[in-house]
Amino acid sequence: MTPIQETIINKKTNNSPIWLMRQAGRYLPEFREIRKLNPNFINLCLNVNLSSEITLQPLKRFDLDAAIIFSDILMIPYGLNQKIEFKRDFGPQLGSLDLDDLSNVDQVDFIEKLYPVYKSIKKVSENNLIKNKNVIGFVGAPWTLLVYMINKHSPKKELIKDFFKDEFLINRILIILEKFLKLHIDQQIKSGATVIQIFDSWAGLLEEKDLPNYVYIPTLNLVDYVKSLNVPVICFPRGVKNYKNYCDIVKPDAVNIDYDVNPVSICKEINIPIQGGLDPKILLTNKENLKKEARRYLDAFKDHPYIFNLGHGVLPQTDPNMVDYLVKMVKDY
Ligand code: 1CP
Repeated sequence: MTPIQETIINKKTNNSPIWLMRQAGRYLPEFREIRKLNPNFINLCLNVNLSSEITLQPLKRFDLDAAIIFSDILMIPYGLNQKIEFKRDFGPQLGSLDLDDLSNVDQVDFIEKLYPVYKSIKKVSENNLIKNKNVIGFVGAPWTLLVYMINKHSPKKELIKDFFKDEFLINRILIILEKFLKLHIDQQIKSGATVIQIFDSWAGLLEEKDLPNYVYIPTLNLVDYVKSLNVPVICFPRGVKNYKNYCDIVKPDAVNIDYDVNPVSICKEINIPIQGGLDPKILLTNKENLKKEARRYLDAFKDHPYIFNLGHGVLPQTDPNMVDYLVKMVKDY
């Protein structure tokens, strides 16, 4: 068993495996070099040689316990034929959405469009660097994908004014997404992913009353599906106010917390394995502060199954030396 499986399945404490969200990418000079020559982000994700190389870049530098495949949650709208472009200094820009077109997407065509992602997972999982480590496959939760598909760009500032107007549309899309997300999960596992993480980055946009329909039920269906394939599933419902409720209802094998969650109190509230929490901005300060803040999490979870990670992705301006320091410090704890 790998250290991450020991933590999630055997509920082992005190072994602190570590990987970092967005560990593959923006802050690494060797990634930037490749990115500069490949301005089309979707094409880069679909380039098997390059995406597998980028996936392994952080493992060549640091003693991390997992590789997360270089891809994006927004490869799903791409696979469903909604136009998408990643614009510089703006982020994703999606095209118009037609429910009839969406309802008619063929499953075989979808898998064919995303086939390079699966080939890349296979390639990574066969690499020597992965020995006794996990390959993490992932999907966006239906709600978070729906947000991008209807809003057409990041909701960082706000959702468009009449986002919730067409409830029929929302419910139809959630059902379609569930079907294709199951396919995408299944293909990733068949290709060698040994853990699945479900990112619900915009769960925090919803009021409590909308969580059951838009977050709990669609995610629970995916969690049950991953469990039926005998692979551990980690959920990250970023920004939800009540992580305990979420865990009681959705029942993931492990949960990633965001940096607003107090590690000492969550440890008492939730009894499933916990991952993450450290504010990625701490990596922009200094080693002394990083050590102090990382220890706060390690101390709090001393007797709780815990996978070290962040409360959101590594920031682009992070110094790789700080990541190196963090990984060594967690391993030596
Ligand atoms: O160089 C570039 O411009 C590309 C930047 C980039 C990268 C490196 C994007 C665009 N996506 C990724 C890779 C990525 N995204 C990975 C795999 C690599 C890794 O984790 O190391 C993963 C797991 C994601 C997940 C992802 N993409 C999420 C969920 C996690 C989170 O950050 O909340 C979301 C919301 C996205 C959408 C996305 N992809 C990229 C951008 C700029 C955005 C929009 C973010 C936003 O709305 O603010």
